[in-house]
Amino acid sequence: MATIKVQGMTCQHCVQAVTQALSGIEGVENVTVSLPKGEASFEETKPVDMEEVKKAVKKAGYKVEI
Ligand SMILES: [Cu+2]
Repeated sequence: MATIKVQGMTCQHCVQAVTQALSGIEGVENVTVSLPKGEASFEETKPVDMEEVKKAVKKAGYKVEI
């Protein structure tokens, strides 16, 4: 289980956007996003490149802080 800090989420829409962005990455499964904590957790079915994760979250409009 990997956990990342995501900056910029303010509502459920943001949670959805981040969840979808992360779910679209190969090897990422079971994404859980916590709005109050500003965190996202996911399982890796294979090694996931953190740069990929950062890029996907950035594309969705948020920022990852690891
Ligand atoms: Cu929002």
